[in-house]
Amino acid sequence: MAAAAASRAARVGLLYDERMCAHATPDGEEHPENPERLRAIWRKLNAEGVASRCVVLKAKEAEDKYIASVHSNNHIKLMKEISSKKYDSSRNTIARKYNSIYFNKGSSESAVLAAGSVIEVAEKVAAGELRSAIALVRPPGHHAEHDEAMGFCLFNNVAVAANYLLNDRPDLGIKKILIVDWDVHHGNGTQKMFYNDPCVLFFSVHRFDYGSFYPAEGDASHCFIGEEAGKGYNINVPWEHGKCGDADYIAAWDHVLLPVTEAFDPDIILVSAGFDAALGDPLGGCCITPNGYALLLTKLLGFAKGRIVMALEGGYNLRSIANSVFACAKVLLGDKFTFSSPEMQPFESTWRIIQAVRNELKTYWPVLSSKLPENLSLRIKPSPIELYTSSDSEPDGEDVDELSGAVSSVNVIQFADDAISEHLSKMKLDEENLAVKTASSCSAAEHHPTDSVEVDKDGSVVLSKRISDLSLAWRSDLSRTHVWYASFGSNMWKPRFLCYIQGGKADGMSIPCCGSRDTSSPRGTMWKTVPHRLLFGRSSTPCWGTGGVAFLNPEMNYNEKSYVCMYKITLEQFNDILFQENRLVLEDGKNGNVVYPDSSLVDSSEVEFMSTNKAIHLEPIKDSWYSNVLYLGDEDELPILTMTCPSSDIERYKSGELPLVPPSKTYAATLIKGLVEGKQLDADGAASYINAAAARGL
Ligand code: X5A
Ligand code: ZN
Repeated sequence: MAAAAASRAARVGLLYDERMCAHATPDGEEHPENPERLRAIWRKLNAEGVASRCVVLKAKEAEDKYIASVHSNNHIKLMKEISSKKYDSSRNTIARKYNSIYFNKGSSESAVLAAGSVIEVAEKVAAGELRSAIALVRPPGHHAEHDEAMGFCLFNNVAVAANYLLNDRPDLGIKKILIVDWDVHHGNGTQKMFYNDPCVLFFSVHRFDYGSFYPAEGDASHCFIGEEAGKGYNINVPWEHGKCGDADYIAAWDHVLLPVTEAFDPDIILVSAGFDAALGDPLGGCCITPNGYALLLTKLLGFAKGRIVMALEGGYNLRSIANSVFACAKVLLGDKFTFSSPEMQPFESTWRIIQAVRNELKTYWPVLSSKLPENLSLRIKPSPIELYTSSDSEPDGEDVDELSGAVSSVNVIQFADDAISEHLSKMKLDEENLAVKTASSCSAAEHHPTDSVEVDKDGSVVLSKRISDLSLAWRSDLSRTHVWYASFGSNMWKPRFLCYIQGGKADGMSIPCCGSRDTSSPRGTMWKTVPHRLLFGRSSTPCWGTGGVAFLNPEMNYNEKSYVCMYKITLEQFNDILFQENRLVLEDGKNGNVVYPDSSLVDSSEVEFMSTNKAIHLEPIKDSWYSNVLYLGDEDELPILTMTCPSSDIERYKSGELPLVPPSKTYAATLIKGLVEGKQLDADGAASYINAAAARGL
């Protein structure tokens, strides 16, 4: 008994089971998430004599009732039956309905074992039977959602285990759990499962690339900090690009994760340990070395009495994942390590992101409110940090990606290209439609009916517009005045802009527009750059979902050059755009009726006023997002007008009261399409223009 107690301090669980290699592609197609991943790690740990120093455990099935703590019964049933005969003919079709999922005859068993295995080791660590543990499991888990498999993940293994400890084993005394998700992808599933739960602090550091990196949901941004009682207990550190390495991760640890962990004081730490941020990974494009992982893990060992459970998530370079897990195993076993500090300094963006995360969370974690040193690199300057001493831990060499999988990482450029070519194929059709539309609306232009019926582009939405008698006077007045409406946002893409004129919706929009009374096409289109800063703010819109939308700083700044696409339209149409942009058109959901406001927001006298005063803040709609009409000069003797936020909002963005949020993938893609089809920039140039604007802040 005494001997057992003495060795307990070093007891490290290592769970491996060949049965989790049963999940594979149905016809042996190549796939980065394949059984060799587990075998490569297992072989390495055995070859290095590490496995024999651990308590080796076999997988265990998860009971349904435990999986049910985070997944729907339907999902559990389907995942457990998907490998049965019953699904032989439909398995592939079902897989295709999910995002990045395959199934075969071994999937059900592997999935249930993966979830059960993390429960198994978590229970042993929580009970003190093991000090720490590594569960080599697959399929991975952190993308799996309540009712959905996703991103190579079937059940959310770590979430299941966390819930098990908190809800099913009060006897173990686990009241607070820290989940550290260092997989290169955002742990979207885990985030949602504990979003309003203060007992689980979820920390995810991941590539975000302004919303374009998988899973490419806006909720991976640092603005998502939890809800209700869980507010402050969700922390995202979203990298802006690949190439992040040891120094960047260590900076995130030192300046965000560790101070918060100290304050939170978890009873146990579960690591969603993907190794796809490793140097050489074919999907991640980051460059954490095995030594880097060892240091990140070492820094966590100081908390929760060293109770750490690592569960494998992603990681697709066999050599990288084997070396990285090996380094982590040695840390858990207490081997001596010498950590020389990273070769590289953190990126400038790392500093900015960390600052933004701290800002977002400082009210919940006061330890984050202190000012960081002006230059982060001063803190990370190469000088060996003596933690332990050792010899044999050399990082991966140049042969590191020799075993790379077949899939390359998705980036914003590639996405934009796809979106554009997909759109181009639809364009022709649209243009034909538009031609017909324009012809019919011109003939109707002479007498304006008070009720008109509009059919959207695919003929599915019928909107009946009600123009009140009161508005007819200003409408007929303003229909004779032309202006240039300048767009710096999604309206740069003409098909999207035309929705504000003709009604309906274009690619990427989730709700249709009602259009203008006057559906005639613009009389001219031209591009310009203006000396105003483009920014992305607010965190979601009904039309584009999560992610910020474009604003132009109303203040001029000659260092700035923002693209605007200008459409020559009537002042009546401009008012109808203002109504739609500010959500002032009343909708009678029952029969699809839309009712426009009775009075105009901007008439000729206001345009006159603007041309000397530059901007007019529309009092009647002062709380709307685009309540500020800006005069940007003249073109062809007509005023150029745009609509943006008031200057007071710019102050609120600066103070952090309003969030600066990068655009969603769809919204960004729409802007890129506008710039590309408008022949202003190529796809690369447009993407970096948007990215730069989203990154700069104010
Ligand atoms: C667990 C994990 C990645 C999914 C990428 C899909 N999933 N393109 O790393
Ligand atoms: Zn991943």
